[in-house]
Amino acid sequence: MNRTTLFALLFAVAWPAAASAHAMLQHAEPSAGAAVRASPPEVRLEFSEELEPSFSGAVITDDKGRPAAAGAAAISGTTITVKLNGLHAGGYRVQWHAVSTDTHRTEGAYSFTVGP
Ligand SMILES: [Cu+2]
Repeated sequence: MNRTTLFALLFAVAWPAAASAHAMLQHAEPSAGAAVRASPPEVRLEFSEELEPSFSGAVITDDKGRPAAAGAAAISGTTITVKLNGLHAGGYRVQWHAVSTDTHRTEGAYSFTVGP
């Protein structure tokens, strides 16, 4: 077994255990890549773990990088909710960061589109 194979094997064994305690994004509304017809009232992100509210959040921006949220993200339990201003047609980006109660940080981003 060469070194690369060994590393890949160790990674495959170690990763699920390590990842299970982190807050992973499990469900998003609107979802990644979604094309919605009308402005959604909010973006809702559900995670696999309880979140630390002070260290978790999400930012929504339009295709020019301008903020699209109506206020700060609200964090409750495993969910981040961001109320939206009425969104115009166009592309939007959701950037989230989450710290689970085991203090591990995860982050990610995705886009969705609001149709005309
Ligand atoms: Cu963790």
